[in-house]
Amino acid sequence: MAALDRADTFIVDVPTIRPHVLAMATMHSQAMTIVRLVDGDGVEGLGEGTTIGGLSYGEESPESIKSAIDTYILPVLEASDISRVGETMARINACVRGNHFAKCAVESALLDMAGKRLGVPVSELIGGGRVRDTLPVAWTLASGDTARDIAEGEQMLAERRHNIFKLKIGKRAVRDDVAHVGAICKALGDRASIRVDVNQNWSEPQARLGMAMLHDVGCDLVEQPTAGDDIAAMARLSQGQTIPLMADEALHGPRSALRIAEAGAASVFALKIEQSGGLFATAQVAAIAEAAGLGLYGGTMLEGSVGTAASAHVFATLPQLDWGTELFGPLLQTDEILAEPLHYADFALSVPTGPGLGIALDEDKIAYFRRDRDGPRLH
Ligand code: MUC
Ligand code: MG
Repeated sequence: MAALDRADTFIVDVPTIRPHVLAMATMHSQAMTIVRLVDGDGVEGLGEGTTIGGLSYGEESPESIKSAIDTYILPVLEASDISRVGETMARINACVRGNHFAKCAVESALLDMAGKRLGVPVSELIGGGRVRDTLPVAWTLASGDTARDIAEGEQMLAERRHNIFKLKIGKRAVRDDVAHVGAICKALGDRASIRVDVNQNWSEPQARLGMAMLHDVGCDLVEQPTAGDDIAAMARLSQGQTIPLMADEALHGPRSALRIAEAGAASVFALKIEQSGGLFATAQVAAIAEAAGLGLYGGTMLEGSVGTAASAHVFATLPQLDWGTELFGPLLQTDEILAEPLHYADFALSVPTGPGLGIALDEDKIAYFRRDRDGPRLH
C-alpha cells in the first residue's frame, strides 16, 4: 500500500540547439511538462508529457497536459493505492477520457516509483521484461537547409553518434522536397539509412508521386505521408507503393493499431508512449504489430530526458525493433535537465539500469528552466 504525499507538475522550456523545421511548426525551444510524485515513504516518481509546436501536432498542449493532471488526475491518485499501477491507471481511465499524453506522464511516474520500491528497472515491469541494453538511435536532419543538413549528417557519422537520418519534409513542393532528400541520399546514403517524415502534409495524389520518387532516389521509409485519420488512403498508398509506409499520427493506442493492421494501411508502426496513452498501451500496440507481421520503430515526441528514458524502457522490451529508434530528444536541447545525462555512443542509447527509470533531475536546472519560476520565457 502506498499513498500519494506530494505532487508537483511544472513546465520547463529549454532552447533547441538550432531551429528544428517541421511541416507544421518550426521549433526554437521545447516545452516539457514534468510530473513529480512522492509517496508517504519518500519514494519519488518522474514522468513527462511533451508535444511539438504547442497545438500544431496534436490535441494536447503543454498547458493542457498540466491542467489535466492537476485538476482531474491528481484527485484520483490521492484516493488510490498508487503502488498498484494497473489498478490506479484503470481508475484514471474511468474518470478521464483521451488525454493520452497526460496519462502517459502519470503512468511513467507511477512505474518509476514501483520500480524503485521493487529495486528493478521499469523495463522489467513491462511485457516480458528487458531484452536489450542499447537502442539504435536516428537523428533528424531538419535545419531547413540541404547543405547544412549534409554537414550535420557528416558530423554525426564522424562522431559515431547516428547512422540513421530522418528528414522532415512536406512543407515545400513535392519535387523540391524529393530533390532535397535525393541530395542527402547521394551524400550520405552509402553510409546511412535515410528516411522521411511528412507529418500528414501530402494529399493522396502528392503522396503517390512523392513515394514513387523517394523510392527512386534511395530513401528507405516514408512516415505518415497523408492524414492520420484517413486509413483508407493510407491503405491504398501502403499497398500500391514499393517504399514502406510507417504510421505515426494515425496511431493512438491498441484500437487504432488494430484498425491500421487490419486495413493493411502501414507496414511499420512508429511506437510512441505518449500517443499510445502510456507504457503499457505501447507494449500492446507493439504486440498487435508483431502479430500482424509489421515492422517496429521506437518513435519520439522530442521529449527531454525523462520521457526519453521512459520510452527507452519500453523499447528495450521489444525483441524485434527492426527500424531502430529516434530517441534523440535530449540531444536537440541546449541543456540537460538530469543530474547524470543519458548515455549516447556508437550510434546507440544505453537504457538506464538503475531502479525505476534510473534517472534523477538536476534541481538547479529545473529551478532555472521551469516556467513558473524566474527562468527565461521561451516560446
Ligand atoms: C514526429 O512526427 O515523428 C520525431 C522526430 C522529429 O524530429 O520530430 C518528431 C515527431
Ligand atoms: Mg512522425
